[in-house]
Amino acid sequence: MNPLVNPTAQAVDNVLIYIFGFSALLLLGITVATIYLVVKYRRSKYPEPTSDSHGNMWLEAIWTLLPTLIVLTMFWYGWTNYLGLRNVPEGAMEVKAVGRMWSWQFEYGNGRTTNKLYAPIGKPIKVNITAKDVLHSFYIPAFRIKSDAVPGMDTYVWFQAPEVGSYDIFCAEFCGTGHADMITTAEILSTEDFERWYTEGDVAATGPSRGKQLLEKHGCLGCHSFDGSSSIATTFDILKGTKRKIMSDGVEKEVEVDAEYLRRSIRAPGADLVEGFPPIMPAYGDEINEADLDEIITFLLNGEQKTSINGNKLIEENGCLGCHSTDGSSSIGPGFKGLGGRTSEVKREDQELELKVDAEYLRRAIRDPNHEIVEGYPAIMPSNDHLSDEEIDAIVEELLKK
Ligand code: HEC
Ligand code: HEC
Ligand SMILES: [Cu+2]
Repeated sequence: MNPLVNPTAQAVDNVLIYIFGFSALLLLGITVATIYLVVKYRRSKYPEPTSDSHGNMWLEAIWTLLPTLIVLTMFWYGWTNYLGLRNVPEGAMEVKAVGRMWSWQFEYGNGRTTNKLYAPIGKPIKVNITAKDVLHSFYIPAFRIKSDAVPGMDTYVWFQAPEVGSYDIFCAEFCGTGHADMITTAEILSTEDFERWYTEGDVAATGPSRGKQLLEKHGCLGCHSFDGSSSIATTFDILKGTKRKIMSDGVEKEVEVDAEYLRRSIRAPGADLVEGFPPIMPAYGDEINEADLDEIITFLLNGEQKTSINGNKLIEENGCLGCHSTDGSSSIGPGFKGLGGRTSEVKREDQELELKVDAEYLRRAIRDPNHEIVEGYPAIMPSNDHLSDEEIDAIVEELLKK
């Protein structure tokens, strides 16, 4: 199949041009004829009618048959091209699209879910559409495809992207407060890139943690935000350690934000209603399993987890290797190799000590390097005030392994 065509867009454009072309031609012809006759037979020149024809069989037959034929060709042309939009080519890749307030979710054959629609170039893609809550409409202008997304009903569209790139996807059915933000993209990748993405995933070490991914996956961020940018629901960043004013069974209460409260807020949002917000949050049952829910709750309570911090990367990025070696060779500072099992002879305020290298010692050595100076080395190690406790812990963990 020729990868450079955009078949659905061509089908729609051809019919549009055909119908618009005929309409423009007729409009022009009728307007020109009218003006010509008005000027030619104006009253000052012909005060009396010049003819009183009472019918002409041929003329009437032609102006009845010709427009009928034109309209029928329009129908035929539109119908065959419409069939092209409905008949999905064989071998199309299927992706499921779910519309919900107020984001799209895409699900692939291997169970992967994303917020953007990833697809390979030049291959027919069938998008099976449905909705979770209210009417939405799946619309990709570049491919001229649009279909309602209806709860409890399956609809579909198909397309074949002619070029690698990013194509807008909109919701074309007013579905509430966040409707205008229900925007995402179809990311068209080269066949190799798509294959890699599909089989290996693109979750880089620096990407969002799993907790955050789950929030995206389940569409929580369609209503909630992290920075107060959404007025539809609470921003997540203020939740931790606060007290919330809620209505529980018609009674006003103040509750502590803890795992228990968050679990209830997600499983049964109707039970405790946060003041000042409408009761529109859907209840999340089976679609979030217990493990994922725990992950979400931990994330909401603690933010990004330190497991997502890569100690080795920090060691590299912070220039530690400019002064420390990892292969046992000598350098400006003590080598990192075997550090975990060593004892260090250090000087602390004129005292000479022999200290076992453990996590506690390493943390001190990095935080406050000039407090204890390793014997035989100059006191030139810079302090690392910009590193957070979690980052230092990640570095220490790595150093103990070396
Ligand atoms: C359709 C919009 C919508 C979606 C989608 C949504 N929420 Fe909500 N959420 C709300 C609204 C509105 C409230 C406040 C009213 C209430 O308590 O139900 C709320 C309240 C909450 C609360 C309590 C917040 C507080 O201020 O104490 C938590 C926690 C929460 N949502 C988590 C989630 C999680 C996790 C998801 C995804 C699994 C999610 N929400 C999806 C609209 C939404
Ligand atoms: C400008 C050179 C320099 C840089 C950059 C540097 N260090 Fe050091 N470091 C030293 C020197 C010199 C010593 C030994 C003297 C002392 O204890 O201050 C040392 C000591 C240490 C020790 C104690 C080692 C022992 O044998 O007891 C640790 C642990 C350490 N550095 C970790 C780090 C880490 C982690 C980084 C990066 C965040 C770093 N250093 C960056 C020069 C440096
Ligand atoms: Cu919508």
